[in-house]
Amino acid sequence: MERFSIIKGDIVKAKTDAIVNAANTSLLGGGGVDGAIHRAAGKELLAECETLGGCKTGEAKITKGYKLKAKFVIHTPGPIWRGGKWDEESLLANCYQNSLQLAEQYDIQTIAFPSISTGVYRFPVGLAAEIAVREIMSYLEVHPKIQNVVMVCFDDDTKLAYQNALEQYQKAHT
Ligand code: AR6
Repeated sequence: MERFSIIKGDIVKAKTDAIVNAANTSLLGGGGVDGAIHRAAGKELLAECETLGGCKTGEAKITKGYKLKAKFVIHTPGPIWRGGKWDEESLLANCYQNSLQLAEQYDIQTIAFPSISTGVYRFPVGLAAEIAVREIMSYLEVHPKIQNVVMVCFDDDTKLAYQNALEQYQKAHT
């Protein structure tokens, strides 16, 4: 499906209407992609995040994008991988579903995701990619308003995992 693509790159440079931040539940910044987004957006982003009262794992909250090219940032804390028996898979699926739903509420047509939870939070990338691809593709199939979703992978191994997951999804759905 052409409405979903997988690229290698830095999400802070994305020109989509919104970018998604792999945040933590405080929403007050951190390392990884979260740190990069806050650095690029400027201090006003943190100031707005401070008004939000945090966010539960798997849920999503929206702010403006400030100095970013993207007009909005959707912040979603992914689950910390603790072996797989603590609802990690469904919590990760919730991150994608809730981010896409919030995007639609704000008339966002193009959105970029990072590989949520597969860095500091150690979610196995193959499984994370399978979940992300399934949630994004099935959402797009029934929600025509979102025109384009881009998965922005930071390294080759991550990109390959998402490409493999997309191939498997397409095989199973043709
Ligand atoms: N653009 C795209 N992807 C990136 C970028 C970037 N600029 N920088 C890193 N990644 P992580 P998590 C990739 O650790 O696992 C933070 O401290 C990275 O290579 O950013 O959800 C938060 O505050 C990996 O593939 O997020 C939380 O405390 C992916 O983004 C915690 O980390 C996710 O890695 C969240 O951990």
